[in-house]
Amino acid sequence: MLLSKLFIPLTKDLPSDAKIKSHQLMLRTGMIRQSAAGIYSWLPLGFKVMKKIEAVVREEQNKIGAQEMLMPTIQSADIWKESGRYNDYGEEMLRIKDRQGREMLYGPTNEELITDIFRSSVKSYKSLPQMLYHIQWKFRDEIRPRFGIMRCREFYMKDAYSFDLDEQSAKQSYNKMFYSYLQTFKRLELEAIPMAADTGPIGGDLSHEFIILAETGESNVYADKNIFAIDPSNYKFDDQSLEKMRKDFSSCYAVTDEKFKKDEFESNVKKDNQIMTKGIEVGHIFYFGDKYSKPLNCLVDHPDGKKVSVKMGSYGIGVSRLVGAIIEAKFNNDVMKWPRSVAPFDVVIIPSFNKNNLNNLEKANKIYSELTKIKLDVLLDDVEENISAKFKKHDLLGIPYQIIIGSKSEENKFEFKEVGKDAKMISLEEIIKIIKN
Ligand code: 5CA
Repeated sequence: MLLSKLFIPLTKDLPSDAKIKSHQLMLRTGMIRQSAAGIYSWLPLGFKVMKKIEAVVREEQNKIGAQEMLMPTIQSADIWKESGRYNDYGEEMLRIKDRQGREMLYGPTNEELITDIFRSSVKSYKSLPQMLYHIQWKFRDEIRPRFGIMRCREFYMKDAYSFDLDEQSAKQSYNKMFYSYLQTFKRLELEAIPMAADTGPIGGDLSHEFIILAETGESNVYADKNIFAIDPSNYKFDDQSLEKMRKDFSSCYAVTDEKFKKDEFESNVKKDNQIMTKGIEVGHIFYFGDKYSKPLNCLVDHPDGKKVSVKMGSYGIGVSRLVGAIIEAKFNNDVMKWPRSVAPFDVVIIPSFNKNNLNNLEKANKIYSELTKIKLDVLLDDVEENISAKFKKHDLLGIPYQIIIGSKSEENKFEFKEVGKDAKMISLEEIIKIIKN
């Protein structure tokens, strides 16, 4: 892609409510545009990053056997009345009437709808366990939408739902998701800590939030720093090992505000190990047994002949919030570096040129066609502009690798830089090897 052709409305003027770096960077690089309070359009650069995050989330869900489907954004109020949440959800739910006067709503989450689908299709324990997920827009009429897409009203979420015959098997599903979340965040180069959490309007008695540490986070975090020493790669993907993994994490003190008790923290965690900071919730998982299956009458035949309510859990990842969370974690000293797994381009070529001397642009064009031939996703900065302005712009765009074609370039060697590291003069073959590695 040529930068001159990319729809990327860079802006310098920021609105006064853009207080945190992710919101500022996303506006400055034209990733998003606000269309109403807490509602955003995703422009090509932002959309591309979000879609790449979505792909990582999807792959990790598929790996643990969850199956993708798609439920609508608009739901009927009837099923929410059956579960009792229609009133409980309060003002946060956007209620709509269709032309026949039927009560509808824009889904803030999907426990009721998935339970409704399940009860009409599954009748026997033989079809269990099941894990289903979708990646879909949600709407919550937050009182105070803020921080751009971090706490907004319309957001993109991966929500998964598990169905099991009994509590023991349901907790095994919970542990698989727990593991999958750690793998997902690792691929996004984020250090996410699972923390014991309150269940809020979703309900249930077992819940973890996955929090990444960031000073601009909305949650206060209190943790034992030993939790960072637990390495998920030391556990195998079997029920026993995953149970041990969850228990090892849970035995380390790590909570957010709602669960925090000062005396408990001080008596459980040695002074030197106490971490008190802020964090961003990027995922939240729940086990709630028959909270929805019972009122919605979602029953299956048990092997011993009885009918029992299925035991359920739900598992969310804030896909759109993750775009902002990654920026909060990776944008430092005015320089952004996207993790390779989600970077908007693999590499950018930055030639220094002007209309009287197009040599470097020609060289850049040749490299561009070599790299696109081998299916790399390349951005070529073909805009005539002085080189320091170009560097400033690329500091914000955050493409992890740069090939700089300027006075230093030799016949077969180019200045190559991984953002955050020193530049080196190397051949195109070596550059390709590094990028493809
Ligand atoms: N039904 C459950 C699990 S599927 C659920 O809805 N959980 S949740 O309320 O915790 O949301 C899941 C994730 O969505 C959160 O961890 C957060 O990352 C993201 N999220 C929630 N509210 C917002 C919001 N207003 N703006 C952006 N992302 C949000």
